[in-house]
Amino acid sequence: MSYADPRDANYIASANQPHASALASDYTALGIQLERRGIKIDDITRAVANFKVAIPSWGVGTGGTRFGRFPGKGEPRNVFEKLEDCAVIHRLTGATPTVSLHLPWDRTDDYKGLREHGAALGLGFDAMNSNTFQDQLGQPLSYKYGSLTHTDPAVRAQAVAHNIDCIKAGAILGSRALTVWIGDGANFPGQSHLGRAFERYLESTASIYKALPEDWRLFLEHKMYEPSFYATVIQDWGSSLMAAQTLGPKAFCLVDLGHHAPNVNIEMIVARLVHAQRLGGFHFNDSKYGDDDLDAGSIEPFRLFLVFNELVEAELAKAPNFRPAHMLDQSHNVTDPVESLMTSAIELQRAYAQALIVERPKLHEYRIGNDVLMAAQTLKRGFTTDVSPILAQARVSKGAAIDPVGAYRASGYRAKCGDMRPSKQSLGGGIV
Ligand code: LRH
Ligand code: MN
Repeated sequence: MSYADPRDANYIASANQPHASALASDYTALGIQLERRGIKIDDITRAVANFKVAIPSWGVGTGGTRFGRFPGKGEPRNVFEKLEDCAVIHRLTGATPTVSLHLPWDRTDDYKGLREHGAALGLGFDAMNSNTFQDQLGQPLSYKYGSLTHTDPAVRAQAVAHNIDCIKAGAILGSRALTVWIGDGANFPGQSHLGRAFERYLESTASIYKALPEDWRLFLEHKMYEPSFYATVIQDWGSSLMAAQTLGPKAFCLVDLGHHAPNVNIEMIVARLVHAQRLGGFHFNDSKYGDDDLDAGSIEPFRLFLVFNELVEAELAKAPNFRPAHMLDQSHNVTDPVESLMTSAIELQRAYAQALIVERPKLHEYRIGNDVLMAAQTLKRGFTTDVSPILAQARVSKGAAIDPVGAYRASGYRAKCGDMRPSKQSLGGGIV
């Protein structure tokens, strides 16, 4: 099989050729449709082209569950190879210029070299993620009963030190944020003092907060359950917001879409965090039951649209302190991770474009006049409009592919990785 470098501009231009005229006519037709609604299609395309989402480094390898992981061909074997796959995603979508690393999964002795490798691939580094939800080989104290909230101050100190190490590594890489998610909690009523566990969390995160460089942010990620199955210390947005407001102005709440009970109104949580000026960012994914980490927009695209509708409302209202960091956090158990991450980034752009084309003045009138049906219909019209030509045109404007998955498959990149990266047979479970 002949290979082509899917990052190569000429390759992308030739891959786009067969799609160009269809895109041109579809774009013109949609432009006329939107014109009738008083919307300039090029304004939307520009906004979509400026939309960026970070790739989770742990997402470019095949993911798994506790029951098993079935590695695919040409898995990246280290963080340097992960960046190469991330560069393919960015070149073909134009939407993912940064990578969010997870330590120690991505630990290296050469963060300066890693930064340069990233720069050479056209990539930067987004929020760092610490990990005190697993024990590492040779780690003095175990996190079995918790980390930042462990009853033993020595374990808390070990966890705080790890987070500070993540900040130091991130500072070399050019990152500007640290995301802290901990699995700390209890499996049985009585196992932990719910109030004191939260106080220990505040004490430990205050030490991490103190170590933040001036222009950094701290993202607190809440999660309803797993690995704790009765009570999680930072279980919901309320606990996260209380902690952020206690810690200081550099602390914000990060919303992972999969960390809520089914049917929770996540767009409402987003609206409240915008009001509190504490919306730090997102881990986008989708789910039907638990923290399934499925591809964004694959299960509940309307819910994703409603989240972006709140973000567009905040953007238009010039909400203070509103600078959400967008990241994907997914586990690709049965698809090619590169394909899933490309399509997921595009589904976020789709939800954003759909929210941008909502006829807001009309919607406002219907709301003020309590014309409930027309208000709901006017909002939904954004969601039911096929904005695919805008998304493809935005990609073309960034030198990316009209059909990223088609271009990727035709390049033979995965097969080439299969030859270049002999797989190490690692069966068993776990998300990475
Ligand atoms: C926890 C989580 C967190 C990451 C991990 C990989 O469920 O969403 O953001 O650290 O997944
Ligand atoms: Mn997450």
